[in-house]
Amino acid sequence: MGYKIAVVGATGNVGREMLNTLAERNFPAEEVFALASSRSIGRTVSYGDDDLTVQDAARFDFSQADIALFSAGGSTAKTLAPKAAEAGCVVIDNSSYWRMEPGIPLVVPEVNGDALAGYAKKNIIANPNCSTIQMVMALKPLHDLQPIKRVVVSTYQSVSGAGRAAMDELFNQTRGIYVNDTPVKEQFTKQIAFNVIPHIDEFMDDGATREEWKMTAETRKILDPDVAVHATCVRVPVFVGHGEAVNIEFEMPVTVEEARKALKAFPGISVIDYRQDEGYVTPQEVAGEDSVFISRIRKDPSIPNALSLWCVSDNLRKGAALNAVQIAELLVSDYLPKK
Ligand code: A2P
Ligand code: 11C
Repeated sequence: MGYKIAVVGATGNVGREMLNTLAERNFPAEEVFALASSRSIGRTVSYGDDDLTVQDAARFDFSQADIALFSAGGSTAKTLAPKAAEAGCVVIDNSSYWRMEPGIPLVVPEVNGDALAGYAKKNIIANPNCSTIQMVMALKPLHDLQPIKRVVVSTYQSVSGAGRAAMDELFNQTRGIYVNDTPVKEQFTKQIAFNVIPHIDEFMDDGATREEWKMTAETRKILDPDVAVHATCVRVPVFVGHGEAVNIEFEMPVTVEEARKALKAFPGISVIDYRQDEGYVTPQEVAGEDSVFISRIRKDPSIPNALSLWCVSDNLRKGAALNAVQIAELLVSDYLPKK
């Protein structure tokens, strides 16, 4: 016995990681359905030691599944998630489409697992943006220690956040540069190989990008509506793993020692912070890891009551697939009928 799970977007970066994560964590699945667009019908994807044959998500009968993990973009979430939810399947959606909708829980289990309680109103739960997840993981134990007033964050985001085709573009441009090929730019607006691009998602009226807006709006929904967040989001030529330089201003003073102790005690965080060569974590080291890694904790002497830190995580794992599977685990342990 167990639950029937559909993975929508099973051929994509996050969908494949969702299948890996379900298998690795021995999720109590009786059956797993791999779904994608009609382009992928008949392809196979791995689930543990098994191969699953991909079916067309648009034609799937979602009443067959108890839970659907979606990572197939906003337009698929818009059309298919309500259909699945109405068929009685609980949707956990990784796109941005439902995140800010009132009545839809936006959940990082370690941070606001209680928010899941409202899921049954719409049967849809939203998984936050990868750059938001790792940041709120770092902020939560500090906010519990002493209220945070304001956060200023600069991100260094890997290309896997933009999907499979974006990873191919970095690979092809990097290889091409050595043989004088003209870089093909389809996924990014500027060359990504040997470059950094301060532009993720579309521009908004105030000059921020949508990725930057998401970090503000989602953090407020998950952590505290009174926390101010100012973000600059930058794409870097890294395949997997987002880095974030985070500056945190508190209401009252917090020492480095207090912050380190609170971060160390928080589930899902690993503090690796030695003030010496190699005493910090880089994106290259975190691919396939589940934790959010914190390094470089230090006082910001330029304003009262502020600390800075460096935060790194695998954007496809805790930033997406793992967080979605953890939501499913909480759903199964606390809310759904036992199977
Ligand atoms: P497909 O491979 O059939 O296009 P990534 O973000 O890594 O590019 O992956 C996107 C995922 O979303 C893929 O699995 C892709 O399937 C899936 N997808 C894209 N459009 C649709 C759609 N209309 N219906 C279902 N799945 C979709
Ligand atoms: C990126 N953070 O790195 C994005 C990917 O809202 O779910 C995820 C976008 C989102 O490009």
